[in-house]
Amino acid sequence: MKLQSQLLPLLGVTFIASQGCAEKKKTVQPNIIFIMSDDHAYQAISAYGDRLAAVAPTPNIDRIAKDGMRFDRCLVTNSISGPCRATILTGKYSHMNGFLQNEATPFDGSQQTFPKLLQAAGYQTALIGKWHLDSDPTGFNHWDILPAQGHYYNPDFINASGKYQEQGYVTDIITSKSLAWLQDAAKSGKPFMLMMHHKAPHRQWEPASKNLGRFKGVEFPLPETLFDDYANRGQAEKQQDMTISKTMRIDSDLKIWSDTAAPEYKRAVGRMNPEQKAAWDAFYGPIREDFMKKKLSGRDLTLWKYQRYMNDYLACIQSVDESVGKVLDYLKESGLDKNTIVVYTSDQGFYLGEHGWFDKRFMFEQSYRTPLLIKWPGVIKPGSVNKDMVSNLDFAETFLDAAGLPIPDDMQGVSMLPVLKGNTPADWRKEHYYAYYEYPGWHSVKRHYGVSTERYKLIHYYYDIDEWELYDRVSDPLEMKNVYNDPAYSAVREELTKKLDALQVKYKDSEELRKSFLPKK
Ligand code: SGN
Ligand code: CA
Repeated sequence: MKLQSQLLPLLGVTFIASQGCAEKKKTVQPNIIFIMSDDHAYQAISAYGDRLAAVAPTPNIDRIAKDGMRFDRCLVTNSISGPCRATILTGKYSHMNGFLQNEATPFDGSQQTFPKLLQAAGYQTALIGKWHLDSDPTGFNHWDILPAQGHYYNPDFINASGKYQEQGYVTDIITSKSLAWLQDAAKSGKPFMLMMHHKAPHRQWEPASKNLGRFKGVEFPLPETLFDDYANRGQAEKQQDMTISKTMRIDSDLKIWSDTAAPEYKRAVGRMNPEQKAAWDAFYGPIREDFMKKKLSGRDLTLWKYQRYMNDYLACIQSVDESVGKVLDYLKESGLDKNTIVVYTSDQGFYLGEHGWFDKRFMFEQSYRTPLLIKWPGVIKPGSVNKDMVSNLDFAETFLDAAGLPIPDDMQGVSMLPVLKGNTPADWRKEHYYAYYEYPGWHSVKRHYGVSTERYKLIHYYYDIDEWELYDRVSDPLEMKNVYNDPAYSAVREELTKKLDALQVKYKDSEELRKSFLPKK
């Protein structure tokens, strides 16, 4: 093993090993560590150089970009937790893997997934952290998951033996569980694949005690579209329920409660031990006092909410960044780094005030795009940046390919292996298909599907409305103007409609299928 990992960077993934007298060609299968957080916007990873990079750096996550590749357009198939997780496992769109929306029908764990295929090929597999697919995980030698969304403080976990409670902060616990499993897996001499899934920075953005005051006094730069009024767009944008101004709650989201008898205060501190609660009260108490005195309203209140939101959201990310640092340090110290692929991503992107929003679901860039950073010594050129349209649909295929295993015909994505090697094939996808179903539901984002090219985006909102939108990201990078009915775009519109039809045929989606998924009235 040791020899293999030393030779690997020089020889790539294939080398000749002599075993006894017989010389045979053997592929060194890389280990895979797939780190996925929840709702981590690319705007909040400093390697992406967005507006928050200078004030809230993520030095450890950035190490993956520095040693590997940063993907600038990784698009999700359906911007919501469970469906993204199901797509990643199966390499299939929601309408094919059956998991269309959160908390509706449990994931069918009897179907083909990439962890199962790796496991069958001799990999040791594990999943630790958020799962959110409502059925027990399958295809893992070891799993230890948060029930549903999980808790930040002293969280419950479920493993094959049942449910139990851990003490501490969720991100730290997931990290130590993962490191413990990695150490065991490394001893076995078999390749391993770990899915390490953080809960953070999911709503309600509860930072670890030590990070509570991390950004005190920092003035976070505003997104240009914080006060978007949704002019020039349709009913879907106007009727959503995910604005910082109206939807974001002062109490549960921003930790300002009327008094300590308030149910939202009890919910927040209910699981904490006295020390954790004392740190919490000491931090939020004075913020509450100050807020009460200010008596803010209108624009000023929205600005205040945005700053508070960023304080807590980014403080949660600090723990995630620390976690990534610990994993990278362990890999380096153990020498495992040489033959280990490390991926950092999020289940989907997130709005940090763009369009006045938080949450996700829409096909606009901030939630349609998810961060993706991958390092693989000897294969990926350090510090590279990729702008191709890749997708979470491709992850399963990529991991199988990296392990030298065949990719099943019914998987719908494409292996990114050549892309990782810096040789994007000429026929790499030029358009990407998207479909979102969770409506009626949280945040009232209407059902829609669409196609995106490098420049344009065509979206159809259906079910209770029938509206089409077209965006030109070159003339309108902030996606503020629907040009679907602009005669200057009629040729583009026609071309994109054809592309959309073709993608629906390619991926076996249809109006009939979508109708079958509608809620029964
Ligand atoms: C919870 C959140 C929503 C969020 C969904 C889905 N509400 O319901 O704001 O959109 O999860 O998130 S909360 O008040 O309970 O925090 S997902 O990332 O799991 O898809
Ligand atoms: Ca999520």
